[in-house]
Formats: sequence, C-alpha cells, structure tokens
Amino acid sequence: MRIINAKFLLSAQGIDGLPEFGISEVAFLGRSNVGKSSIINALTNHNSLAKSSSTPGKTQLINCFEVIIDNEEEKIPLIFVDLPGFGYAKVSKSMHSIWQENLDRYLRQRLSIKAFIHLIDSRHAGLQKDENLGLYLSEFARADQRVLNIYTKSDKLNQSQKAQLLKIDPNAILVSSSKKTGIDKATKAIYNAVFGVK
Ligand SMILES: Nc1nc2c(ncn2[C@@H]2O[C@H](COP(=O)(O)OP(=O)(O)O)[C@@H](O)[C@H]2O)c(=O)[nH]1
Ligand SMILES: [Mg+2]
Repeated sequence: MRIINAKFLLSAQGIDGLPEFGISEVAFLGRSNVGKSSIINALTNHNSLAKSSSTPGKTQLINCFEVIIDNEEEKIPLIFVDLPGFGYAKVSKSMHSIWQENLDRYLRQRLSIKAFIHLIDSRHAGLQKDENLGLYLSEFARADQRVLNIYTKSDKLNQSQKAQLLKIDPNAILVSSSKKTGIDKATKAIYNAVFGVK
C-alpha cells in the first residue's frame, strides 16, 4: 500500500469555496506546528507539496491535494486536506475569528470527509488541547467518518519514551516525517479509516 502520485488542487477559505470533488477526503488536523504539512509531504514522498514552515499558524487556508493510493489491486484517488492549526480550547465557543469559523464549518458540514487524522506531538501526548480536539470531533463525527490519532516527531523520542507512549495508547501510530519512519503503517491506517476496514 503506497501513495504513487500527488498534486496540489486548490486552496479555499471555507466550505463555500470548495467544489464537490466526488472523492473521499482525509482531513489532517492538530495544533499549529505539530507537523501536518510535513506528514503530508512524507506520505506523498514529496519535499514541499504541502508548505511546511517553522513559523506556527502560517497556513490559514484549506489546502486540497489529490493523491493516488495503490493498494496493490487498484489505484484509488483520495483528497488530502491540510488544515490550519487552531486553538481548540473548549473548542466551539472559542472559535471567534473568521477562519476558525470557516474551519469549524468545513469540519462539521463537509460530508465527503471520511477520516479525520488527529496529529499529536509524540513528546506531548495527553495535552488538554488535544483532549479537547478529540472531544470536539466526537461531537459531530458521523457513522461513516473515523477519527485516527497519529503521533508525530517520533524521532525525538528515545526507546523508553516510545514504550511509555505505547503503554498509554497500544495502537499508537508513531511517525517521523524527517526520518521517514512509520509512513507505511500510517498509509495503511489512513486507507483502513477511509474505507471503514476494522
Ligand atoms: N524532528 C522532527 N521535526 C519535524 C517533524 N515533522 C515536522 N517537523 C518540524 O516541525 C515544524 C512544523 O512542521 P509543519 O509540518 O510545518 O507543521 P504544521 O504547522 O502542523 O503544518 C517544522 O520545523 C518541521 O521541520 C518530524 O517528524 N521530526
Ligand atoms: Mg502546515
């Protein structure tokens, strides 16, 4: 299972600016700087498909990419969506700014989203902000939508820290976008989430 092709499609400010692609969408979300753009680049084997920057909060648009995933039997198109990181604290009530409102509407109303990929910094598992995001998603995720947690920047953990994380979350998927580890496992997990494979 691997992604064999990826291209940028378009950016939009909100759901109103998004066409219906007729293709399942995978929404990547998490705190600013958690590694959203980097993991999209790593999954698609590109250096700068999604812009990655060390300045937090730079991406404030809904950025759509078309990827082709090869499951060894067929080649299936998917839309990967790189989203702005947002505060999420007590989520809905705190979404004051227009782009946070836009993001909220996209997440709640976009029926073509089949998987929410919640990226969590592996060094800081269990942060209140991430707990809030998990709760927020579970508020509106429908039966045909899955939430998948992926832990980023695993190259920053030593063996015992990895073991500790796996103790807390035995199914944890650990990825390092810079060292390109955990990418195959993450690709498979995303595929399974989109297609409802248990
Ligand atoms: N060490 C390490 N740094 C990473 C990794 N992924 C992203 N980063 C760094 O974290 C910062 C934020 O990454 P970015 O993908 O732009 O985060 P985003 O704001 O969530 O899109 C950048 O400086 C990246 O180089 C990783 O797997 N390992
Ligand atoms: Mg980004």
